[in-house]
Amino acid sequence: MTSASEPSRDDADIAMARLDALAACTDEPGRITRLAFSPALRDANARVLAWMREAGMAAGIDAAGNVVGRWEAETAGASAVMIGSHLDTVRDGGRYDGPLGVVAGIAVVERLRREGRRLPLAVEVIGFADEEGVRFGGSILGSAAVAGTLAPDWRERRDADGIDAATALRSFGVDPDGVGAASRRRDPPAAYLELHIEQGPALEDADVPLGCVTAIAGATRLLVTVDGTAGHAGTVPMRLRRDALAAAAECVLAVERLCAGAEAVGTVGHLRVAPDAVNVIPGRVRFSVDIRAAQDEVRTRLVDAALAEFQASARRRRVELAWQVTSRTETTPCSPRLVEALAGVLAGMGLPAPRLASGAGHDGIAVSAITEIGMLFLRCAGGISHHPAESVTVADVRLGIEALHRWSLALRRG
Ligand code: HGY
Ligand code: MN
Ligand code: MN
Ligand code: MN
Repeated sequence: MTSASEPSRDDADIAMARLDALAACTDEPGRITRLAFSPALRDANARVLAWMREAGMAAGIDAAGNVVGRWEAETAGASAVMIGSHLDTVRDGGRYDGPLGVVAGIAVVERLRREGRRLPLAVEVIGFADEEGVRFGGSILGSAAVAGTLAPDWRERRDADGIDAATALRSFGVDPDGVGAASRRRDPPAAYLELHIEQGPALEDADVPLGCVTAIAGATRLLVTVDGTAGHAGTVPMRLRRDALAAAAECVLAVERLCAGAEAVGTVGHLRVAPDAVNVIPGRVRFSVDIRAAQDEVRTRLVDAALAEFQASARRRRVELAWQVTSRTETTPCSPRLVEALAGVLAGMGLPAPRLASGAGHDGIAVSAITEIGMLFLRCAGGISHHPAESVTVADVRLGIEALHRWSLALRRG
């Protein structure tokens, strides 16, 4: 009970407090780093599980390490809609990218419970375990397991410390041989809805709190290894060197140049040098490439062009080049029916309903394989994301929860 002097804390205040609590679930003190199947993610899952159960949901960890809760329909066992997002983060990330969509889903169920309301459909809330793909290079692993579309090689993917995904899952308390049981292909949700920060400046520039996402850009991620010859920095003449980092540097600049000249974005966000010593010529470099475009054919053409330039550089410098595609997603449209339904909800709230595409990837890409997907974007300051300065206002979160709640009340069977 709050005292008369204290304003009552509403869903949005509680959601913000929960997002702060999840921000403390990190493997790197002083910053937010909660990678797939890490101790920090186990801690976050436990908190979310407790909030789901306190909200009256049947909740648990599924066979892929996702945390799932269910608010039963008026008829037990009815089909469900799924509201959610991811609980893992990038390294040194923000506190809203992902968890916002999970705590907002819980807030909707808490409202339904306070109203004593059961809907024609059940409401499932899910926190996906590995959307960012920072640890193993892929992305949307948790949601791909739910969609039944896991890449065959997901188990072999290794993190920077050489730990493979299957071993990581096992240490997380989930049997990697049982991941298939997370698939919802046979009983798919009737729809999937994600509230997510925009991670861009459009809503703030338009001074609008929420927007309806029309499509999610596809992305191709590569992991590239360049092998040269390590050697003494003081004695090997420049003309005899096979410097792996100098070759990789040419590749990084090629990605930037090719994408800058197209309707695309290209990033080398991860790079490791071996043996990584000031007085040793780099013998091996491993780096990531992330190329995205609204048009799949533009992205494919740029990936091919980048690889051709990498190979030309390798030949010129007499180094070996190897690469693997660690993730490839196609540009995925949101369901026009859901876009219009969400636009109607915003109009009913007296809000503008801008439509916008997402340059960021999301779990909806995977879930679109089994049901129609919708996304609501929420304004974030300066469009900043994947950065500790990521921030939203409680007023916008209040509107986001209200929109999800109104959407859920409009649900009809069939
Ligand atoms: O990388 C992305 O676009 C998303 O944040 N996982
Ligand atoms: Mn995200
Ligand atoms: Mn992200
Ligand atoms: Mn997402």
